[in-house]
Amino acid sequence: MIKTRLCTLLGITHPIVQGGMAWVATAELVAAVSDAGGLGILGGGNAPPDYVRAQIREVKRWTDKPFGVNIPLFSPYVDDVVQICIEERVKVVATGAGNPAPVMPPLKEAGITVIPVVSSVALAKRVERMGADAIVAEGMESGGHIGDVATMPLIPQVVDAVNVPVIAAGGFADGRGLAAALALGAVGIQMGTRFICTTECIVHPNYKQKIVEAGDRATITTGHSLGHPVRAIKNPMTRKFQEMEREAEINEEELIKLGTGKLRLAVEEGDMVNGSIMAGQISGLIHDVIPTRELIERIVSEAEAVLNQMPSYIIHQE
Ligand code: TUI
Repeated sequence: MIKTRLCTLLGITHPIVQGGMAWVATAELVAAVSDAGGLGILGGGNAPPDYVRAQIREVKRWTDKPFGVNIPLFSPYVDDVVQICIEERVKVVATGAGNPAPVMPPLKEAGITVIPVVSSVALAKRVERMGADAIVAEGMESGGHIGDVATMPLIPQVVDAVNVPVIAAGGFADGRGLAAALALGAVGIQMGTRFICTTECIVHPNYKQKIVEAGDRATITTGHSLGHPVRAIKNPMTRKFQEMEREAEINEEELIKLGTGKLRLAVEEGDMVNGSIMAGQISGLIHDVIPTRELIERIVSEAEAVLNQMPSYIIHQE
């Protein structure tokens, strides 16, 4: 067993959090992760409030363990989803893709544990002052919408800048990664891409297969010209996006049109040509699709083995 401050804060068994991926992290995956002793987080995405409420109730039907809801701050339904989380007595809310200042007061007042996802030291400090209970620091190795600092330099800098527990994200998929995150001063890891390749995750089998087949250089980032870089597996859709971004006159409207709805297309239809297959650089390390419980147990026992090995590297000299 590996116990950290995160386990105490959230009432979970293992210091492993599942990223709240839009369209991907549905009740099935969230319940499986929480039931196995991690923290599952529902991907609110920009789904309508009624759908989010129904998903919360589904998770509660499957497990009585703690779970969270992710609220991306670009969602048009942010305020409604905040209200639903309060009404449904959700224990944990994670925010992403923006500054959580507007949602912090109502969530904190309701006694909800708030864990913003940040990609810089500056925002980590700001959210701590706002009352964040913990912080996910996400490196640019992650899939989806990302910042511009890599995990290895980001984690220790955030750990040094704040007092609240820091969860490391971006590039984690196994026990070696968990051990490394603890060495950097984090209290646990958040994984997204690795949890896509589980039997409980509802994404189209084509999506899982793309990740399993991916190598270390399989992903690319697009959207820099729009100020919203997104990492996804290279395919005809990302190539088209790249070509349009390289043009002298960038047509922002056309780019936005090209990107909109494409994650859902990949997740639901399995369209690997026109869809956006958001995934992290760690895709190259993922070789199988296995049950969530088995995955979590494998990661924890591997991390234990790695940590037990560490003292043997220290040679004590007289
Ligand atoms: O949110 C994510 N990753 C995401 S959201 C998403 S949905 C999407 N769908 C289609 C196109 C684009 C996105 C896919 N992946 N991760 C959490 C995260 N948040 N990473 C970085 C940030 C972040 C960035 C800037 C958090 C705060 C922030 O603040 C800027 C500010 O306002 O100060």
